[in-house]
Amino acid sequence: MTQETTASDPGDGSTTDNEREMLLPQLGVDRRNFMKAGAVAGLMGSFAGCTDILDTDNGNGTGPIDVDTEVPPGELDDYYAFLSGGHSGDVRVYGVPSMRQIMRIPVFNYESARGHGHDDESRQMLEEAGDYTWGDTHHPRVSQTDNDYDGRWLFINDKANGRMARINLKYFETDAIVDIPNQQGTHGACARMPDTDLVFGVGEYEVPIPNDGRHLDDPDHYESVLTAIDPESMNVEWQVRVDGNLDNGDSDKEGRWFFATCYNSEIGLTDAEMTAPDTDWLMAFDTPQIEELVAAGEYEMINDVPVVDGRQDSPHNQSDPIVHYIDVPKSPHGVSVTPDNQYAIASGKLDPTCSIIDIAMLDGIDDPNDAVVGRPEVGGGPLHTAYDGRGHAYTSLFVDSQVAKWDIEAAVQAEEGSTDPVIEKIDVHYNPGHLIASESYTADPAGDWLIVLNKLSMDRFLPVGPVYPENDQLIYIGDDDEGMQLVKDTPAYPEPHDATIVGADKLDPARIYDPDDLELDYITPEDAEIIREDGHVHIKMISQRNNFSFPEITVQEGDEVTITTTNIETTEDILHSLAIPQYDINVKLAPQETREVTFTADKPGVYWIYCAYFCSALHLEMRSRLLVEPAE
Ligand code: RUQ
Ligand code: CUA
Repeated sequence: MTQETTASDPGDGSTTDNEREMLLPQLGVDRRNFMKAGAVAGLMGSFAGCTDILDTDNGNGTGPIDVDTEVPPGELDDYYAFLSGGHSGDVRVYGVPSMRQIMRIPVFNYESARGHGHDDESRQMLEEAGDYTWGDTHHPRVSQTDNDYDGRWLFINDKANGRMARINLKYFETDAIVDIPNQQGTHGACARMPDTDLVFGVGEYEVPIPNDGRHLDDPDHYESVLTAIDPESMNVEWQVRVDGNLDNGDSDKEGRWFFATCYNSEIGLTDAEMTAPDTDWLMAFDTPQIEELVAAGEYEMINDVPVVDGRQDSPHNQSDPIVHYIDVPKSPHGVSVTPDNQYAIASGKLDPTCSIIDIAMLDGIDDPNDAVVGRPEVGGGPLHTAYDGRGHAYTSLFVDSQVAKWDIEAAVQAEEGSTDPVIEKIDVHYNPGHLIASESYTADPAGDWLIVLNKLSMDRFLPVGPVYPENDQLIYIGDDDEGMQLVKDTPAYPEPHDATIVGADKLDPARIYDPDDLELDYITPEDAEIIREDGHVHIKMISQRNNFSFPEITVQEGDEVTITTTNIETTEDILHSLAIPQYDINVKLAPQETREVTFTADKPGVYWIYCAYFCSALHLEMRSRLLVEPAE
């Protein structure tokens, strides 16, 4: 069935056309400019109050669902989904299809239940990476080998402070954070494929480079950079400076091209200026050529990073350019590469089309605009596109509150602006940002589930005051005859931006720590001791059900105290913690884990060191006294 590109009401009276119109300012445009920009066809329908165009009878989540999403008690999900936590600064782990939240992984945030930022090592990591208390995670990407998930790492950006973090998927914990020089607002994040030999941080906010007070009010000197990071060392290897800004990014599957959208080619300073031109760019970075320039010393060293000139008038962009600037309407947002590596598809955001770039054509091309081989009209406010591996693209439509399913090859064959390639649309609730299909970033997507990350939830959950959850909706896409079927609403704490769905069999997390993987030496019961020298007290101890090594520890006011603790349990799921009231300390200790915490004993008195994980029937009795003797 082919649908007309019209917006539709959810059918439950929840989003009126008026409300939808009110959402336009969120896109940074007024309605008039938006329509002038060529979105008329896509949007008129919504303003005209058109009714439900859906063929699927459960478009508003109330009709019959014949998809089995039940994961009964005691059974496990088929997939992990990793969702960014947005300005909560963490990453959440869901099971799919149950959409149960299984775990959270603190990254840029301080988090007490996992002790993140509370023991010396993780605190030092956060301090050395800029010493901020928060981050803004957007794009979680799992490392791949041969274009398939290898279960080693997950990389996640910090849009707020220009950082990239690595999560070790053996332990589901953050093990490295790099504070990226010359880049403000690391937005897009993606690894080079097929083997994750580089991780790219995409710089959104244009600033003078270096940003040290020069050129304060001279936007002609504002620039953005693409950053390449070594995934093993987490060193920043090189950067490319470009004209305009950079937004989202994706890699091809053969280690050549990296694609990034630009929505502010004009370096506008206000929303009106940023949205003025009818086109901005999709940039295609020729990464092996850039590496050759770095190896040949063709760069400027800025803040200890080799920066290659990728601006349009750079000598490296005259023939065989290192950066192709491809015109795309209008303020484009998402870009993603199809699983077969044939196309990069960029979403128009303020234009109702997606632009399809034929990747093979870029090699040696004179005018990169010739590589645009299709531009279907998919609907209002297209943001991101995911794939099922059967030749279909699924594009989130922010303004229309829908997902459009369309045929990629039909779009290449069709006239520019044709709505014919659109197969089907489904209402989502409401205003979707990212959407992600199972294993969509690999060469072989599973093609069964689609998670749509809706920015607004409005009437979908019990009200909880003026701060609303987001709504992560699960859609079944495994049956092309039945069409897309909405099967689940999931409230999400503010506010996930993107996700990666990985087959459960691709990961092999540890059940307990391997002491050899940790920095600190394992402490046995026999090793327990208290070492005192010159105002420093080092306590080495163990924790086990139901005590710490010492029933009491006496120190002097003003002593610097270091406590190193090993949880010597070998039984999975038996955690302890080392919590010290009024000293702001809570170090979590999973089985076989050793952690250390250092503090100054500056408050005389009695403090009950206790265990905050409920570990046994005698959990409450698992405590020791810290006696801080007053200085005279
Ligand atoms: S962005 S809602 Cu941070 Cu990936 Cu598009
Ligand atoms: Cu150990 Cu509670």
